[in-house]
Amino acid sequence: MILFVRSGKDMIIDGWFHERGELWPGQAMSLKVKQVLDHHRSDFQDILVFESESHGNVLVLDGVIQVTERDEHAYQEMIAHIPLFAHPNPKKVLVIGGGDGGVIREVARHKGVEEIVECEIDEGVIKASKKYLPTLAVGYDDPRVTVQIMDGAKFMDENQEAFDVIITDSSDPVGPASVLFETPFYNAMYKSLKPGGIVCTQGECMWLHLDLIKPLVDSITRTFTSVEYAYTTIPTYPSGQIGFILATKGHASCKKPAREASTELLEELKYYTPELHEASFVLPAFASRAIFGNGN
Ligand code: SPD
Repeated sequence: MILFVRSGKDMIIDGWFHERGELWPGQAMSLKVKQVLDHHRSDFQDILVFESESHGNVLVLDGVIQVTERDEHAYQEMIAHIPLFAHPNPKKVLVIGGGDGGVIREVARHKGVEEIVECEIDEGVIKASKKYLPTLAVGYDDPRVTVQIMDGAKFMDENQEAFDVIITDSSDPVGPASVLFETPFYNAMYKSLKPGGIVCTQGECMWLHLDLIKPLVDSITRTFTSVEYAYTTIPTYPSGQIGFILATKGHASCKKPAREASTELLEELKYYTPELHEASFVLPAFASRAIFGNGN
Protein backbone atom coordinates (compact mmCIF):
# COMPACT_ATOMS: atom_id res chain seq x y z
CA MET A 1 0.00 0.00 0.00
CA ILE A 2 1.63 3.27 -1.15
CA LEU A 3 -0.82 5.88 0.19
CA PHE A 4 0.68 9.13 1.54
CA VAL A 5 4.06 8.50 -0.10
CA ARG A 6 5.52 11.81 -1.16
CA SER A 7 8.58 10.65 -3.11
CA GLY A 8 7.53 10.63 -6.75
CA LYS A 9 10.01 7.93 -7.67
CA ASP A 10 8.56 5.52 -5.08
CA MET A 11 5.27 5.86 -6.92
CA ILE A 12 6.76 4.21 -10.01
CA ILE A 13 6.04 0.50 -9.83
CA ASP A 14 6.78 -1.96 -12.66
CA GLY A 15 7.41 0.93 -15.06
CA TRP A 16 4.13 2.77 -14.27
CA PHE A 17 3.73 5.99 -12.28
CA HIS A 18 0.63 5.72 -10.07
CA GLU A 19 -0.77 8.97 -8.72
CA ARG A 20 -2.30 7.97 -5.41
CA GLY A 21 -3.14 10.63 -2.87
CA GLU A 22 -5.19 11.31 0.21
CA LEU A 23 -7.28 13.89 -1.65
CA TRP A 24 -8.62 11.21 -4.01
CA PRO A 25 -8.85 8.07 -1.90
CA GLY A 26 -9.50 4.79 -3.67
CA GLN A 27 -8.55 5.94 -7.13
CA ALA A 28 -5.34 6.54 -9.09
CA MET A 29 -4.17 7.92 -12.41
CA SER A 30 -1.42 5.81 -13.97
CA LEU A 31 1.00 6.68 -16.76
CA LYS A 32 3.57 4.37 -18.31
CA VAL A 33 7.10 5.67 -17.74
CA LYS A 34 9.71 5.66 -20.53
CA GLN A 35 12.49 7.18 -18.44
CA VAL A 36 13.00 9.28 -15.34
CA LEU A 37 14.59 12.60 -16.36
CA ASP A 38 15.04 14.21 -12.96
CA HIS A 39 14.25 13.41 -9.35
CA HIS A 40 15.36 15.53 -6.42
CA ARG A 41 14.11 17.32 -3.35
CA SER A 42 14.03 21.11 -3.41
CA ASP A 43 13.80 23.20 -0.23
CA PHE A 44 10.01 22.87 -0.50
CA GLN A 45 9.01 19.62 -2.18
CA ASP A 46 9.82 16.44 -4.04
CA ILE A 47 10.32 17.16 -7.77
CA LEU A 48 10.05 14.37 -10.34
CA VAL A 49 10.12 14.74 -14.12
CA PHE A 50 9.66 11.68 -16.32
CA GLU A 51 9.13 10.98 -19.97
CA SER A 52 5.90 9.06 -20.39
CA GLU A 53 4.89 6.61 -23.08
CA SER A 54 1.73 8.50 -24.06
CA HIS A 55 1.71 12.04 -22.59
CA GLY A 56 5.16 13.49 -23.28
CA ASN A 57 7.19 14.82 -20.34
CA VAL A 58 5.41 14.91 -16.99
CA LEU A 59 6.10 17.15 -13.97
CA VAL A 60 5.18 15.67 -10.58
CA LEU A 61 5.41 17.60 -7.28
CA ASP A 62 5.13 15.69 -3.99
CA GLY A 63 3.79 12.72 -5.92
CA VAL A 64 1.03 14.67 -7.72
CA ILE A 65 0.89 15.26 -11.49
CA GLN A 66 1.13 18.99 -12.25
CA VAL A 67 1.61 19.00 -15.99
CA THR A 68 1.80 16.59 -18.91
CA GLU A 69 2.87 17.96 -22.27
CA ARG A 70 -0.15 16.34 -23.90
CA ASP A 71 -3.00 18.02 -22.01
CA GLU A 72 -1.50 20.96 -20.07
CA HIS A 73 -3.13 23.53 -22.38
CA ALA A 74 -6.61 22.53 -21.14
CA TYR A 75 -5.69 23.91 -17.73
CA GLN A 76 -3.25 26.75 -18.48
CA GLU A 77 -5.43 28.31 -21.18
CA MET A 78 -8.58 28.30 -19.08
CA ILE A 79 -7.06 29.54 -15.82
CA ALA A 80 -5.45 32.41 -17.74
CA HIS A 81 -7.90 33.39 -20.49
CA ILE A 82 -11.13 33.29 -18.47
CA PRO A 83 -10.06 36.12 -16.11
CA LEU A 84 -8.09 37.99 -18.78
CA PHE A 85 -11.00 38.08 -21.22
CA ALA A 86 -13.49 38.80 -18.41
CA HIS A 87 -11.47 41.96 -17.66
CA PRO A 88 -12.07 44.86 -20.07
CA ASN A 89 -8.47 46.09 -20.11
CA PRO A 90 -5.93 44.09 -18.06
CA LYS A 91 -2.54 45.78 -17.90
CA LYS A 92 -0.84 44.35 -14.84
CA VAL A 93 -1.05 40.65 -14.06
CA LEU A 94 0.30 38.67 -11.11
CA VAL A 95 0.75 34.90 -11.32
CA ILE A 96 1.31 33.15 -8.00
CA GLY A 97 2.78 29.66 -8.27
CA GLY A 98 2.78 28.33 -11.82
CA GLY A 99 6.55 27.88 -11.80
CA ASP A 100 6.38 25.67 -14.89
CA GLY A 101 5.69 28.85 -16.91
CA GLY A 102 2.58 27.61 -18.72
CA VAL A 103 0.27 30.25 -17.26
CA ILE A 104 2.62 33.14 -18.01
CA ARG A 105 2.95 31.78 -21.55
CA GLU A 106 -0.83 32.20 -21.87
CA VAL A 107 -0.94 35.63 -20.19
CA ALA A 108 1.78 36.82 -22.56
CA ARG A 109 -0.51 36.15 -25.54
CA HIS A 110 -2.50 39.25 -24.48
CA LYS A 111 -0.81 42.13 -26.30
CA GLY A 112 -2.45 44.77 -24.09
CA VAL A 113 -0.87 43.37 -20.91
CA GLU A 114 2.09 45.56 -19.98
CA GLU A 115 3.51 43.80 -16.95
CA ILE A 116 3.48 40.16 -15.82
CA VAL A 117 4.87 39.29 -12.39
CA GLU A 118 5.48 35.65 -11.62
CA CYS A 119 5.76 34.93 -7.88
CA GLU A 120 6.93 31.38 -7.24
CA ILE A 121 8.26 30.15 -3.93
CA ASP A 122 10.22 27.22 -5.36
CA GLU A 123 12.92 28.09 -7.90
CA GLY A 124 13.48 24.34 -8.36
CA VAL A 125 10.21 24.10 -10.32
CA ILE A 126 11.28 26.89 -12.69
CA LYS A 127 14.66 25.24 -13.29
CA ALA A 128 13.11 21.82 -13.95
CA SER A 129 10.60 23.31 -16.37
CA LYS A 130 13.22 25.30 -18.30
CA LYS A 131 15.14 22.06 -18.80
CA TYR A 132 12.39 19.52 -19.46
CA LEU A 133 9.25 21.48 -20.40
CA PRO A 134 10.52 24.10 -22.84
CA THR A 135 7.14 24.61 -24.53
CA LEU A 136 5.79 25.82 -21.16
CA ALA A 137 8.88 27.65 -19.93
CA VAL A 138 8.86 29.73 -23.12
CA GLY A 139 6.68 32.07 -21.03
CA TYR A 140 9.82 33.23 -19.21
CA ASP A 141 11.28 34.63 -22.46
CA ASP A 142 8.69 37.40 -22.69
CA PRO A 143 10.30 40.78 -21.82
CA ARG A 144 7.21 41.85 -19.82
CA VAL A 145 7.81 39.04 -17.29
CA THR A 146 9.63 39.58 -14.01
CA VAL A 147 10.13 36.74 -11.53
CA GLN A 148 9.95 37.00 -7.75
CA ILE A 149 11.18 33.96 -5.85
CA MET A 150 9.22 34.47 -2.65
CA ASP A 151 6.04 33.77 -0.75
CA GLY A 152 2.99 35.04 -2.66
CA ALA A 153 1.18 36.38 0.42
CA LYS A 154 4.23 38.43 1.43
CA PHE A 155 4.60 39.80 -2.10
CA MET A 156 0.95 40.87 -2.19
CA ASP A 157 1.25 42.46 1.21
CA GLU A 158 4.00 44.65 -0.25
CA ASN A 159 1.96 45.39 -3.42
CA GLN A 160 -1.51 46.64 -2.54
CA GLU A 161 -4.07 47.75 -5.18
CA ALA A 162 -1.46 46.86 -7.80
CA PHE A 163 -2.92 44.25 -10.18
CA ASP A 164 -5.81 44.00 -12.63
CA VAL A 165 -5.73 40.21 -12.60
CA ILE A 166 -4.23 37.78 -10.09
CA ILE A 167 -3.98 34.11 -11.05
CA THR A 168 -3.04 31.55 -8.41
CA ASP A 169 -1.82 28.42 -10.11
CA SER A 170 -1.20 26.20 -7.13
CA SER A 171 -0.78 22.54 -6.45
CA ASP A 172 -3.30 20.84 -4.16
CA PRO A 173 -4.01 21.89 -0.55
CA VAL A 174 -1.51 19.50 1.01
CA GLY A 175 1.91 20.70 2.16
CA PRO A 176 3.24 24.10 0.99
CA ALA A 177 0.11 24.99 -1.04
CA SER A 178 -2.50 24.45 1.70
CA VAL A 179 -2.45 28.11 2.83
CA LEU A 180 -3.41 29.14 -0.71
CA PHE A 181 -6.87 27.64 -0.13
CA GLU A 182 -7.58 29.62 3.03
CA THR A 183 -9.52 32.85 3.57
CA PRO A 184 -6.52 34.99 4.67
CA PHE A 185 -4.83 34.31 1.35
CA TYR A 186 -7.95 35.42 -0.54
CA ASN A 187 -8.10 38.55 1.61
CA ALA A 188 -4.50 39.27 0.61
CA MET A 189 -5.43 38.84 -3.06
CA TYR A 190 -8.40 41.19 -2.62
CA LYS A 191 -6.13 43.88 -1.17
CA SER A 192 -3.59 43.43 -3.95
CA LEU A 193 -6.23 43.87 -6.68
CA LYS A 194 -6.95 47.22 -8.28
CA PRO A 195 -10.61 48.28 -8.26
CA GLY A 196 -12.34 46.32 -11.04
CA GLY A 197 -9.78 43.52 -10.64
CA ILE A 198 -10.30 39.80 -10.99
CA VAL A 199 -8.81 36.81 -9.18
CA CYS A 200 -8.73 33.32 -10.70
CA THR A 201 -7.46 30.41 -8.62
CA GLN A 202 -7.04 26.69 -8.98
CA GLY A 203 -10.37 25.59 -7.50
CA GLU A 204 -10.06 21.79 -7.24
CA CYS A 205 -12.43 19.10 -8.47
CA MET A 206 -16.23 19.09 -8.23
CA TRP A 207 -16.27 15.26 -8.16
CA LEU A 208 -13.90 15.08 -5.20
CA HIS A 209 -13.63 18.34 -3.28
CA LEU A 210 -17.03 19.98 -2.78
CA ASP A 211 -16.38 19.90 0.97
CA LEU A 212 -13.38 22.14 0.36
CA ILE A 213 -14.85 24.36 -2.38
CA LYS A 214 -18.17 25.19 -0.66
CA PRO A 215 -16.81 26.68 2.61
CA LEU A 216 -14.13 28.59 0.72
CA VAL A 217 -16.70 30.10 -1.67
CA ASP A 218 -19.00 30.97 1.27
CA SER A 219 -16.21 32.60 3.20
CA ILE A 220 -14.80 34.76 0.38
CA THR A 221 -18.28 35.82 -0.76
CA ARG A 222 -18.23 38.11 2.29
CA THR A 223 -15.30 40.05 0.79
CA PHE A 224 -15.44 39.86 -3.00
CA THR A 225 -18.12 41.45 -5.19
CA SER A 226 -18.82 38.24 -7.08
CA VAL A 227 -17.61 34.66 -6.60
CA GLU A 228 -18.11 32.11 -9.38
CA TYR A 229 -16.84 28.65 -10.27
CA ALA A 230 -15.82 27.53 -13.76
CA TYR A 231 -14.13 24.33 -14.83
CA THR A 232 -12.13 22.55 -17.46
CA THR A 233 -11.74 18.92 -18.43
CA ILE A 234 -8.26 17.45 -18.27
CA PRO A 235 -7.53 13.73 -18.47
CA THR A 236 -4.49 13.61 -16.18
CA TYR A 237 -5.92 15.45 -13.16
CA PRO A 238 -7.94 13.46 -10.61
CA SER A 239 -11.38 12.55 -12.01
CA GLY A 240 -10.50 14.36 -15.26
CA GLN A 241 -11.83 17.74 -14.12
CA ILE A 242 -10.51 20.77 -12.28
CA GLY A 243 -12.23 24.02 -11.39
CA PHE A 244 -11.36 27.67 -11.03
CA ILE A 245 -12.65 30.15 -8.49
CA LEU A 246 -13.30 33.53 -10.11
CA ALA A 247 -13.64 36.36 -7.60
CA THR A 248 -13.92 40.05 -8.36
CA LYS A 249 -13.46 43.47 -6.78
CA GLY A 250 -16.27 45.64 -8.12
CA HIS A 251 -16.88 43.59 -11.28
CA ALA A 252 -20.32 41.98 -11.52
CA SER A 253 -19.47 38.65 -13.16
CA CYS A 254 -16.81 36.81 -15.13
CA LYS A 255 -19.24 34.59 -17.02
CA LYS A 256 -19.02 36.49 -20.29
CA PRO A 257 -15.90 37.77 -22.05
CA ALA A 258 -15.74 41.56 -21.67
CA ARG A 259 -13.91 42.04 -24.96
CA GLU A 260 -13.44 40.30 -28.25
CA ALA A 261 -10.51 37.95 -28.76
CA SER A 262 -8.49 38.55 -31.92
CA THR A 263 -8.58 35.82 -34.57
CA GLU A 264 -4.79 35.70 -34.36
CA LEU A 265 -4.87 34.91 -30.63
CA LEU A 266 -7.69 32.36 -30.93
CA GLU A 267 -5.80 30.54 -33.68
CA GLU A 268 -2.87 30.05 -31.30
CA LEU A 269 -5.06 28.29 -28.72
CA LYS A 270 -5.96 24.63 -28.47
CA TYR A 271 -8.72 24.71 -25.84
CA TYR A 272 -10.19 28.12 -24.91
CA THR A 273 -12.88 29.64 -27.11
CA PRO A 274 -15.28 32.49 -26.25
CA GLU A 275 -18.14 29.94 -26.34
CA LEU A 276 -16.31 27.66 -23.92
CA HIS A 277 -15.65 30.65 -21.65
CA GLU A 278 -19.38 31.00 -21.04
CA ALA A 279 -20.05 27.26 -21.03
CA SER A 280 -17.37 26.60 -18.41
CA PHE A 281 -19.53 28.31 -15.76
CA VAL A 282 -22.51 26.05 -16.39
CA LEU A 283 -22.29 23.45 -13.65
CA PRO A 284 -23.96 20.06 -13.31
CA ALA A 285 -26.93 20.25 -10.94
CA PHE A 286 -25.21 18.43 -8.06
CA ALA A 287 -22.24 20.81 -8.10
CA SER A 288 -24.29 23.95 -8.50
CA ARG A 289 -26.53 22.95 -5.59
CA ALA A 290 -23.60 22.00 -3.40
CA ILE A 291 -21.54 25.14 -4.07
CA PHE A 292 -24.21 27.82 -4.53
CA GLY A 293 -27.30 26.13 -3.11
CA ASN A 294 -29.27 26.50 -6.36
CA GLY A 295 -29.24 25.94 -10.13
CA ASN A 296 -26.75 28.11 -12.08
N1 SPD B 1 -4.15 17.92 -8.86
C1 SPD B 1 -3.16 18.74 -9.48
C2 SPD B 1 -3.52 20.18 -9.59
C3 SPD B 1 -2.39 20.96 -10.17
C4 SPD B 1 -2.72 22.36 -10.48
N2 SPD B 1 -1.57 23.15 -10.85
C5 SPD B 1 -0.88 22.72 -11.99
C6 SPD B 1 0.23 23.61 -12.42
C7 SPD B 1 0.20 23.83 -13.88
N3 SPD B 1 0.79 25.05 -14.26
